[in-house]
Amino acid sequence: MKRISLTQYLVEEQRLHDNIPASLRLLIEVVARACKTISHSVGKGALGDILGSADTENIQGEVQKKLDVISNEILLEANEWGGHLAAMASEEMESIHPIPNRYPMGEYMLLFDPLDGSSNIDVNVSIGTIFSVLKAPEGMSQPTEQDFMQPGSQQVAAGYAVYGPQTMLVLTTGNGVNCFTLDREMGSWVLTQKGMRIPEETKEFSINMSNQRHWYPPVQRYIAEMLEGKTGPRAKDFNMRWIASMVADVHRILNRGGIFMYPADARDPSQPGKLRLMYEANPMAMIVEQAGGAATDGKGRILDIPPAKLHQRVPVFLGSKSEVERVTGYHAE
Ligand code: P6P
Repeated sequence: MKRISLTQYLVEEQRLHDNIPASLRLLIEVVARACKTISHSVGKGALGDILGSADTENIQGEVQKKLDVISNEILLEANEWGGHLAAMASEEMESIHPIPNRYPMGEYMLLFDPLDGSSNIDVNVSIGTIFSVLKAPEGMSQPTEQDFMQPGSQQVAAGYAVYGPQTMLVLTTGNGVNCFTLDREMGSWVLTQKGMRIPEETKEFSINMSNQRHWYPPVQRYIAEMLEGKTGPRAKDFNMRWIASMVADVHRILNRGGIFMYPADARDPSQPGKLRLMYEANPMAMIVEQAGGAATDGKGRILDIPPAKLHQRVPVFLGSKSEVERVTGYHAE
């Protein structure tokens, strides 16, 4: 495959599908540049005085890591001046972040989890940035949280950067999923995988097994059958992976199939799972569906969920279509 830059890819994609106007191309390039900066900070580790906690808490009541705060700042500063955005929203900020008055407002709204998997930062395990792009409602003057309350099917773009052995950017603008690898010497994103597809079948599942006693019956049944392996109703053995970094687990699934699950459980019946709809589940669901996979909350398509709150949580089952359909079917029984 011809090695082309992210910019050349976006220009050629615009010529093919007429769905990446200059302002959206600028948005994606600016976010990609911010992810390069985050990758640089992440890569420094202890040498950059960026490990450990920031002695602050986010809206979720989680202690923020220094890198959570640094990554959030990097994305805010990178996107404020371009004139492509009306507002931003982040896992790390309680309310939305309108573009400062000194800059022109644009037609897009950017949501992100600036550094997902923070519990892995201090132990050098892959982490990532997840982002989602919505269009601002027509005629919007002053953006409010309500303007962000659009179902995931309204996303015009979604992507993530994974900071692992390689730094990679996975992106969809609605016509398939492509992957770019960061060329650190040149400082540029190079197209390395085109049209990623998730195998329909898989032998690999991802869930945090330590929560097993809290799962509701459909998930209990689904996992128990897989653990029975060849001798059980599935008549095949399964493997398990749980990195506790959604970006890393999803990236593996995009490359070789699998099913990722973070179900609601009885630990806190008021909280439908741990992952957030707007800037974790929705962007990952768009990417997974664009790669031929499926993504549900156990009942229906994640991308169809009408949001009510910016930081609302949602159960997540995503990956190889046949497995997501099976476990979703168990919820329906
Ligand atoms: P647990 C990271 O904190 C995260 O939001 C996802 O990236 C990851 O899949 C999940 O939580 C891990 O959760 O409960 O296994 O630590």
